[in-house]
Amino acid sequence: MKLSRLSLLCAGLLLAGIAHAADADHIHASHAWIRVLPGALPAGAYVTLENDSGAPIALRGAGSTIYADVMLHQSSTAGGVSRMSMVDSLDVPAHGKAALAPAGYHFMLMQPKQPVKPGDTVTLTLQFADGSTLATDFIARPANALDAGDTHADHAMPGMDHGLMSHDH
Ligand SMILES: [Cu+2]
Repeated sequence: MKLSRLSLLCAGLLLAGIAHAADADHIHASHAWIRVLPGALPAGAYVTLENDSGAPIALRGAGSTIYADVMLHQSSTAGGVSRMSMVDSLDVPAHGKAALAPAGYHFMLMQPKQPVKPGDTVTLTLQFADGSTLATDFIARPANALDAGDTHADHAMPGMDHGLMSHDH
């Protein structure tokens, strides 16, 4: 487990041309998935992070060898209008969890260098404020998916479709 995670990390670092980053030992990632939208629409990436250390750890962003541009965003709804904004970081509390999930925090993935389709696995290297990184495999899911698909069946939820919101960047 440790070895395969390390080798994934090394491969990602080699491809990205970055050296000397430490593995984020106290962060565990689960339910990592990407919602793939048709055409050139940006994809949202979601993951649950657990911090088993006694101090908060801030997620700053992620890197990818597939997507040229990855940003940390937060969706919010005010007065029935959905919008999203860029955020600098997301704290994973000490001995706690933080979730990137539809209608909340997400990575916005843009400019894929190759087509990504449902069923594909995409590795994102999560980057934390202390300089540590965590290579995490994200499973690509179709546009109507609501979660990673590993716990319960999808069900319809109208109204909060990320893909229908405009991105002016
Ligand atoms: Cu977004």
